Amino acid sequence: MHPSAHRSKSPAGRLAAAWLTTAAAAAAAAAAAAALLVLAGCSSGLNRPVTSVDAAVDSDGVQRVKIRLHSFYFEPNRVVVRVGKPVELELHNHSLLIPHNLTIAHESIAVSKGVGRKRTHRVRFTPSKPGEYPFHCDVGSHSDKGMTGTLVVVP
Ligand SMILES: [Cu+2]
Repeated sequence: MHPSAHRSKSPAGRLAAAWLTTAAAAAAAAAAAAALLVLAGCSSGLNRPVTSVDAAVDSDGVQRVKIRLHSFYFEPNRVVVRVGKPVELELHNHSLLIPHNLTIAHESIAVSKGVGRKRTHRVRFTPSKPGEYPFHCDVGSHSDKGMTGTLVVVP
């Protein structure tokens, strides 16, 4: 190649080259941000399908259910239990970075249990009235992002 080939670039060509570099950097930054989101386990919980579980009654009479807390949804997000028997929810927060919580705010069931990153906590209560009780995560705006569910108490 002739040495002058390097010097023959027009100002427009140099501009285009500079723009391409900027665009490449922006694309790389976007990819890094996306990778971080995936690492953090952040995905919208909106419009997720309903995943329902029927609690089994253990030999000691306790209805145990495992609920996984993700950013930003519960899995399962619908839990069916019998009235009048103790319920034990095992809450496991799968997020590496984000603390979560499960809250039921109702006159007959009042639960609010925070779960730190990668932690597991249990909470117990006995439902006294059949009905549908919404639950949500009360951290930040997580419930707006879809971190909600329903506890269904059947006779
Ligand atoms: Cu949360």
